[in-house]
Amino acid sequence: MAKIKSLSKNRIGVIPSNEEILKDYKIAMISRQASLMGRKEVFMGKAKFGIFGDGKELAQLAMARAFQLGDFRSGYYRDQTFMMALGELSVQQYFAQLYAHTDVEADPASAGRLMNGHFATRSLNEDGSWKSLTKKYNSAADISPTAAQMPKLLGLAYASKVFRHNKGLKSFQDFSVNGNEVAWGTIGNASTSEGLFFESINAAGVLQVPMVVAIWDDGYGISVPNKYHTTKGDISEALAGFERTEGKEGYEIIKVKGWDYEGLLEAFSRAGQIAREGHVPVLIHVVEMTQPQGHSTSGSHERYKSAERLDWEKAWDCNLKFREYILKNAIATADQLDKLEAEAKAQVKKEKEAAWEAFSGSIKNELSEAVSLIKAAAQGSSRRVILEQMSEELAKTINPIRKDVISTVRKALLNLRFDQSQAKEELKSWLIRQQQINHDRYSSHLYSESEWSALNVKEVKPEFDENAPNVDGREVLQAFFDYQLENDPRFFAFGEDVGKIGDVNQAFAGLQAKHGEIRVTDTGIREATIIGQGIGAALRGLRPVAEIQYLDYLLYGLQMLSDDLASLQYRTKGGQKAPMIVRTRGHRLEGVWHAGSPMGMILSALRGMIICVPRDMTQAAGMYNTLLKSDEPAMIIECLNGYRLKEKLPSNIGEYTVPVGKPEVLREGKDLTLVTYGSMCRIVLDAAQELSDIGIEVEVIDVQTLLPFDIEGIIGKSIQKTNRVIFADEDVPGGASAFMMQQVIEGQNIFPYLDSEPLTLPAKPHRPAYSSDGDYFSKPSVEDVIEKAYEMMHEVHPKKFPKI
Ligand SMILES: Cc1ncc(C[n+]2csc(CCOP(=O)(O)OP(=O)(O)O)c2C)c(N)n1
Ligand SMILES: [Mg+2]
Repeated sequence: MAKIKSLSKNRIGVIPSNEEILKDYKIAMISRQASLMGRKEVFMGKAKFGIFGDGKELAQLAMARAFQLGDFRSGYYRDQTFMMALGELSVQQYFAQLYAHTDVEADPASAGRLMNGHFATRSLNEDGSWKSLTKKYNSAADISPTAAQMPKLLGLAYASKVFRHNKGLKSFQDFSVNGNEVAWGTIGNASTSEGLFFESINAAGVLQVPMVVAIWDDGYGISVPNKYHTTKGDISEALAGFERTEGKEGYEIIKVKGWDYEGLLEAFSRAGQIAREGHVPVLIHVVEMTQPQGHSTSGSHERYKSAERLDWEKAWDCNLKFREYILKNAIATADQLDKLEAEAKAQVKKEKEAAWEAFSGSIKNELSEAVSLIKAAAQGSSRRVILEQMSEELAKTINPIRKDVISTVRKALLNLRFDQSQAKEELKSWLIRQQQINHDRYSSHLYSESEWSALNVKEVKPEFDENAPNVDGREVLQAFFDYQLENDPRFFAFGEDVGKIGDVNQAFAGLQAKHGEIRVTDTGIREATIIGQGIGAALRGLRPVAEIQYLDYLLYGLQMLSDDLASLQYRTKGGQKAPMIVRTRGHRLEGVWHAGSPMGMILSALRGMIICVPRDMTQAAGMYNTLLKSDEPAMIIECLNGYRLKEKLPSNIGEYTVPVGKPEVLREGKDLTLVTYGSMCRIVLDAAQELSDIGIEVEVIDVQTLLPFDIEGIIGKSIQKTNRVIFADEDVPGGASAFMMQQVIEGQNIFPYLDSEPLTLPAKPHRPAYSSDGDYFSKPSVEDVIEKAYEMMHEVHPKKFPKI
């Protein structure tokens, strides 16, 4: 059983000076006032939603004292006190986020894109280059799903292990100093029920990484008490088996009370030391925390907490206990503390007002510009009365938001549709300009906007010696990975069976023996934290390739990719990046869980990532090279059935690249265009050959990357020539084939060129049945392609191509 350790012997060393204690007290007061006033702002209608860190102040002050330069936090919405104590969050910034101020200076964490309580520091300069992370305090960018901070936390801690054990990284001092950095996690008691928590805890225990997890236990998860969440109602008791013992590695587990200032200081200081020096993970269970204002602005806790519980929470409020501690130890007088509290309150009020002024000021300017432009356009318009009414109503709006302004202008322009005036043109161009600014405010940075955008990587074509050897596809990859391991110490690969045997298809065969275990590494079976391990490591400047053994098992990791990685640059407006590559393999092989091609699912979930679908390993190796020269997160889906197929080994491995967003015409033809990717390329090429024999010339195009998709309009140009198109793949009907069709028909304005109805040729809606016959009857076959294309040509020339 995890026990409360006897701490008293060590306390002396960690207790700060009286002056420092009073500094902590003031931050606790400031943070509390921010919570109290923040809630009022929501109820006054100045912000939409609020969630605050009241009742959790003291533990965060202790954590901040143990936190060092270069360390990383990955936590959740209660951590405002910690961020303030580090000097990484001003009260004004706190309120700017609450109001959704879309300025990076005002809200450096998310530029108004995330609701309040989502903390982040900026790892990147404005141009997307890295800052020196070891010279600053770092917080990974928070996300809302409970426990989803855990997989990335594992990766942040794992990076320290990589930096400590990979000697080639010694010179990367801006990212790590000998792997001395600790990754500090925070999580609510109820969120520990999530699978992501247990998977991360287990993995960190196995890996022995410097990860400190602090559980803020206030007894509830919204309205649900601990007895419904946790075995024995106590997470540190439930996790006691993870505790390290004589001769067996594991966790240091500490339990401490959330109102005990000295106990907390000692706990966090000891945890930091154990993790930093010995790379031992530590769990700190902080119990008896409170929630003075309830969970969030969405409801009141009187609905589910008993009168006794509410009384207890008042009496054991950590800030109150802190005050009692200070008075009892004669660190300050009651008058002095009252004065500090009054100062704190005044400061929060002032900064809150400044935040509101800055937030509403910019909108007010836009509003008054719009009002006068509409008024001007109203003059001489047949709709004058309505337009003047519109502008007057807009001018009178209380606490206007941007939507009020823009929607009024758009409605005004609708009313002005028959007018022709200079003033109308001015209103129109004002709107266009505002929409451009609003695009930057609300829609920028889905992808990298730096000079390392994958779109900027120059194409270098593969070269082949005259007598280039014919090798198994996997050997082309192996040659590339070997080259990369040799030439970039930041590059490493890990996943199930990746290490000793060099992955199940042997693209890393022999490379662990050659380059060491820290570069080519086996992991447990745990897809969500394999992804998290990669995200965290990439956030710290490393270049991980995280392997998901089969595409069908991506679902376990998809949440982390979608919620965290794909949204990272967007939700920080370019403040953080994690250029990791997910390596996986899919499309046709055998059966329901080894032949999937759920590309539509991936395309919908992973906007923000680059999705590569190479047809063979030569293309795949070139794509890896492109992506490793860029700073974007990506996924490469290799063809499961392609590792043993023969390919010519290029002579310029490591140099040649494959551009993203650029389809390749694999076969020219004049009659119809067939667009596909991945394993279907071979099927379609075989079909095209047979079709040619019967007089139909098909132009076959491999899209190569689904995101980005054909940015030069190569497919459109082909359709302008053939006037007919079929989109074929192995996904379900309406999946990626429908995506490709939308991109081409809508995105490339191809409708006027079509002489036949555009078609898709996907797989069946069910998962592929087992074995070769299962494949034949589930996925598009050569005959399916031939018949589909033939039917299209039959409609055009029924005489030349009679019905089969
Ligand atoms: C995956 C997921 N499910 C549900 C929610 C909604 N939700 C937000 S906070 C919360 C309770 C979390 O409680 P706890 O972990 O104890 O943290 P506390 O708020 O008490 O500090 C829930 C259910 C969510 N954000 N994510
Ligand atoms: Mg809780």
